[in-house]
Amino acid sequence: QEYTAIKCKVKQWSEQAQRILEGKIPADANIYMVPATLRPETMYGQTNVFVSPAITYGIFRVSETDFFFVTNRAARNMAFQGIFTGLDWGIVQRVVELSGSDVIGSTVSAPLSRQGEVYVIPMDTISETKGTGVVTSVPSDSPDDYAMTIELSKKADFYGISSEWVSLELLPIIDTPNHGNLIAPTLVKQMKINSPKDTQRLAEAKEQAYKVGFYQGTLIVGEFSGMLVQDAKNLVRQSLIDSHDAIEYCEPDGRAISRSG
Ligand code: ZZB
Repeated sequence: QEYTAIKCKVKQWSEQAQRILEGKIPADANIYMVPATLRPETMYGQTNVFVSPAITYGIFRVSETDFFFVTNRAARNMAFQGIFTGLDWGIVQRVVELSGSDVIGSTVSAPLSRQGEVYVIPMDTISETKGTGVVTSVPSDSPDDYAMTIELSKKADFYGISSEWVSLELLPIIDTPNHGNLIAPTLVKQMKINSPKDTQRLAEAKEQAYKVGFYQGTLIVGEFSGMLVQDAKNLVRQSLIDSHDAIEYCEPDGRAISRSG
């Protein structure tokens, strides 16, 4: 699987994370949360970053000055892809371990997004064995993200967050002939999905959103506005990589990797 890993630079740590990191990382270090996405063309619509409160993450050394916040598993994969400099092939250097719950309420940069800076909020359904365990929220085009956003905004207290952290600003970024320019809310409402726990219908909605977005979508924001998603996808990706806002991140398919950890 070939992902685009977006470098979302930490702007402000939550208080809990600050306490844990105290003295462990140089004050002038660049630390990035690194969501892995299959849809780089949707980065214009990022509104939040999700982590799982139940997953243990680490902050890993990338270079003298840079560090990534990802799962242990993702860091191990990255170590085989030349992403970490100054270390031997396959070697990771974890500076500190953190739970997803420690970093909720932090803010990070969101490259290409209109908001620029977004809050880190919780998502229970993140899989530890996929991507980096960090997910960028695009509620306009991802049914999972839309469902979770609504859930969190309704039940902020239950999730132990401030409702102000949840961005309800839906930005139309891709237009489609039959599903309008906010496909995720459209499908979630059509399919009567009421909760992020409705995983079966969310999986169907996701599959449909992928297909319609890719085959019929037209980008309506940004440098490549007016182009078909099919044509613009790799251009947006390359542009993010060229500006050092993203890197390529791959993982082997299937079970071999998840079995080993
Ligand atoms: C931004 C985005 C915008 C995404 C969109 C999707 C969509 P898949 O399809 O199952 O292979 N994701 C990434 N890592 C994880 C994880 N560990 N656990 C749960 N979800 C994860 O999953 C790839 C997509 O699922 C990624 O692409 C990411 O969300 C999320 F408009 O990034 B995506 C119709 C989907 N639209």
